[in-house]
Amino acid sequence: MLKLIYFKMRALAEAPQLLLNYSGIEYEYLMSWEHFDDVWQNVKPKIPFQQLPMMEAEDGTQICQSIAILQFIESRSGLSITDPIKSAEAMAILQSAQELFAPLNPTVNFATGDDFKAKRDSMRDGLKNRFADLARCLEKYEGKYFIDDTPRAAEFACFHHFDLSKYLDPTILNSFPRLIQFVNDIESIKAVSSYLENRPKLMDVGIEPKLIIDGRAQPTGVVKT
Ligand SMILES: N[C@@H](CCC(=O)N[C@@H](CS)C(=O)NCC(=O)O)C(=O)O
Repeated sequence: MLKLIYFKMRALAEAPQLLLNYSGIEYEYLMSWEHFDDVWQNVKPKIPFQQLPMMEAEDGTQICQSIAILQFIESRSGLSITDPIKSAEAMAILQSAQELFAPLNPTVNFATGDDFKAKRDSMRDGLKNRFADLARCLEKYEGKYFIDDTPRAAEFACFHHFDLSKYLDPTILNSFPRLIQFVNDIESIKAVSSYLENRPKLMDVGIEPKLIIDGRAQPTGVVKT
């Protein structure tokens, strides 16, 4: 079975998991310390690009870099776009979504108090600027998503960042009705909504962020708790 290895964070493993669930591909999610049976500091220098997420294929191949992981899942599930132009457009959207990773994801997962507020306020305009670009991209083709009616890596990466941005400001998407529609369309996919309901809940963002894992509120991070 495929293995997805990451930490206690709601960040770069989300789009891969949304895509895996949408595609009905079975996988095992493992924390770094469960998979490697060692602390992160010792694991880091031994894996291909010294960061997670990493996907381990059935033959033991270690795939790092979340965009490569997403592309691999797309290929495995027969979702790859064959038209070279549309495939490049989808990749541009995926990379543009990925550029939202920092500072949004580290801030939501880790920042607290005044530091959280300062980071939230300084990133707001940049986020909205990129959200406007993505809303315009959605208008280019007919269909629910960026290219057609099928959600793929680019859609799930965008969804993750839109979803996370609500933890900064629950009203942040209000000026983008097309994005609200997009989020609703993604959330109405049964396999996706079931993943979203069952994933670890993220709580106390901006105060003392935690994920509820195995019924226990655990601090976000790279350390076993
Ligand atoms: N470009 C990489 C970035 C991966 C990344 O930033 N991983 C962070 C967690 S979100 C990490 O491994 N942090 C621990 C470290 O760098 O030691 C990707 O897209 O997968």
